[in-house]
Amino acid sequence: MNALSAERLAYRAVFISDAHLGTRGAQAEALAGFLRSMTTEHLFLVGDMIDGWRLRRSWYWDAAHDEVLRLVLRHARSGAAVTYVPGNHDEILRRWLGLEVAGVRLARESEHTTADGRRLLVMHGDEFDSVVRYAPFLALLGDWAYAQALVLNRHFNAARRRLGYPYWSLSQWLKRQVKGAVKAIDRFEGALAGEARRRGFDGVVCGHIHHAEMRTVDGILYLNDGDWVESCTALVEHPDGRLELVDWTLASRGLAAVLASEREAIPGSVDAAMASGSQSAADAGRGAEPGPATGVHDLARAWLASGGAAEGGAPGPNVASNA
Ligand SMILES: [Mn+2]
Repeated sequence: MNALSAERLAYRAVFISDAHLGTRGAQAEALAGFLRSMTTEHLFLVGDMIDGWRLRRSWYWDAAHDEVLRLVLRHARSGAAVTYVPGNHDEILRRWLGLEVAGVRLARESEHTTADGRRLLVMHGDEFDSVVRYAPFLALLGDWAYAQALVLNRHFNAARRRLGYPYWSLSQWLKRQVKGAVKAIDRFEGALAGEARRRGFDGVVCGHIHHAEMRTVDGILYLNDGDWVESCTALVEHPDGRLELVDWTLASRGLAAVLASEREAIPGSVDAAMASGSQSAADAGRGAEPGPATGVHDLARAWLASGGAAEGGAPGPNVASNA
């Protein structure tokens, strides 16, 4: 395996969301590294890429944030169909739905058909906040209440914004639910999968709750591409239609381990290579067996299989953040 290969991993589709650019929490350098490491035919930005709510108070922007935008535009110029589905933190962009700027198409929601013919609904997921939050009551009140909750959700956040309150964050709320978090995440997944089913899709791709996941919910494929704040995760489709969750933190560490073993004589060279943008971390995983889509990057699998734990404790192959 040649970790230094200049060749990039070629995906058919890449889904990323919740980068929250404009805040200090954004893992912009990592995201730039990932964007640099691959080519793709379809690039979906599934919401909350830019954190517009924070624009009024604290706004943080550095060269890495610029770099992410530059790389997205470069993908567009290179022929990738780039679709930006705004979320709740960048909903200011929802004013320009249908517009195409520099090859990036803005859409309220989108869809994608995989190489093996699965139709996926692509939406951010904030549409279901109130349903998730008030699910126990809604269950008592029935379908009518469910529909009302969806409407209320829009007005609730619009009102908060007018009053100058920050967006009510489902992902933050989930973290505070010590006992109820798993149940609430379950409700979110159920709500999204239910929407996909009602509309005749085979699956749904979303973000919003900062919790990467790939599973089947009542026969519907639920795919959450995670985030670039708490974890560094993306959903990718390989040319044959195989879907996979990429954990970039794990993949980057894998690259570091590979580089360290190949260049053990030159201390510091690994850091230098990483700083220069880990040209193609994912390529190192090319030789890995294309197993089932377990949600762990090929490279990470190969690395873990090789018993490599260069630094700290070996991270478990657990993509989902403990939101
Ligand atoms: Mn969101």
